[in-house]
Amino acid sequence: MQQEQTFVMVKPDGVRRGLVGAVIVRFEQKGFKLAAIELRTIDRALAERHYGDLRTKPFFSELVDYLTSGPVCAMIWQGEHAVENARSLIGKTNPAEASPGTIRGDFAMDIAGNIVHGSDSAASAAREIELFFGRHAASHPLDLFAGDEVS
Ligand code: DAT
Ligand code: MG
Repeated sequence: MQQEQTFVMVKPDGVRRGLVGAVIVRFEQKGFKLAAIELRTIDRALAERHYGDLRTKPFFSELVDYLTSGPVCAMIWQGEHAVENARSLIGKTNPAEASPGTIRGDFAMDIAGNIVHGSDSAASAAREIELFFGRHAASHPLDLFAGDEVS
């Protein structure tokens, strides 16, 4: 079974609303394995790098304000086709268009406060995992089932 990792983050409104547990439950129920988790408040430089591809968008500075407005819960989730499976659990960017049953469909109403981030490709996942958890975390999926530790 080919293991892949993806980067998922409960954004500040999700943490404020006490939805970290609900997000984790959905990933665990789907079959993902949690490979790393950290609650932290990020600075503007990291938020700007994370959303670097949106730098020219009119909402960019508001997005960075929002992402730095309180703690986020950064996570690495692992499993088969992790990137694609995570995006389908999370739902469409605009919660008004996200299907019920998805995280955004069930827990959010506003695009600017859509609760959770998930990497959009394997390349984005590798980049975002390295940004938040460092180079070593990005280098290889853990053998979680055998209980191996990172050395
Ligand atoms: P996604 O988070 O589904 O990958 P994205 O990468 O296009 O979507 O955008 C990143 C975040 O930026 C998104 O989760 C919420 C915010 N955003 C996107 N489009 C927006 C818009 N039109 N107005 C306000 N915020 C927006
Ligand atoms: Mg995106």
